[in-house]
Amino acid sequence: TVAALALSAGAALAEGETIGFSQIGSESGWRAAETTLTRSQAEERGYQLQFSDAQQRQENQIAAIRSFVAQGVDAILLAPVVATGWDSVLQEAAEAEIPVVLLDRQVDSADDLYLTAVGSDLVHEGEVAGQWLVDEVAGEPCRIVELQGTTGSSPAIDRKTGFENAIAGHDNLEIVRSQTADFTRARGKEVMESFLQAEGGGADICALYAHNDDMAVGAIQAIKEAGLAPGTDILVVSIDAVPDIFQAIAAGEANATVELTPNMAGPAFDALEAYWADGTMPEKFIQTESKLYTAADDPQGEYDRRKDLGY
Ligand code: GYE
Repeated sequence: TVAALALSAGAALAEGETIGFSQIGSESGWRAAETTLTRSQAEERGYQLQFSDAQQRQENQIAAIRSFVAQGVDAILLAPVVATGWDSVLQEAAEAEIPVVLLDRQVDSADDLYLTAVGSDLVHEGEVAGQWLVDEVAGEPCRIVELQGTTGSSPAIDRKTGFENAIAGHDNLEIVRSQTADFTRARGKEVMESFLQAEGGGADICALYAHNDDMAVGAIQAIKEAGLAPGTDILVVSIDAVPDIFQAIAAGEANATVELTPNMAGPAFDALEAYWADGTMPEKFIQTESKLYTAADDPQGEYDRRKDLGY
């Protein structure tokens, strides 16, 4: 059978475990860094990594997982583009007794359909961003525009909720416009342009909240082209802590970011190794940290440090 052929081919290629990785795509700098670090973690541990880029499409991810199951890989890493629609394919992996570890985004499926999930508390990230803005404006009125991540993805849903939690009860803060820009720089710029236009040029916009740094970087460009100063005329707060946002913070064009580590594979592989060794079941959620950075936190140094890490 095709499965048996693929299996023997895989066995001949590598001595170590074979891992299938269904990655979302390359929408952001953070995503690219996660891919790089997953590859290097796999190499360090002597795994054979089968990488599949889904180009943002869930159907491509489902096809990749089915092919990993057919090949009989030892484990599957899945960064799920959206939260719903995973039950059947996760069931198929479970029936084949292939452990699945979710990376960075969550699914709505029952948690016995995967081994564990590595990620941040996405609601908390939004709360940290919102609390920064609450403190920064110190009671002054503030009209906010929001750039959302990919519609239906857990970070877009949860980062919106978290931010709204933080500003709730502070009547001086109000989200006046909110739209998806798909976590990309190009869409971030376009949607920010439309916000500025709809807001009569943008003089009354006090702050931008973007669900990731890439959208913020695109929006910063739009704000500059509209003749306003990002970072002062319009405050900018976002999430990820990628090198480019530290450059913007160092230049005074962005104000704050919440860090998301791109090294999700390290904890994922640790959990898999314990599981393979003696069946140790990990916690269902392995949580990474969410730290706030501003201009006070040596943005140039943070930029350099990330470049050294391989971002
Ligand atoms: O913040 C963003 C990305 O899934 C939490 O996906 C992740 C997000 C990350 O492309 O930049």
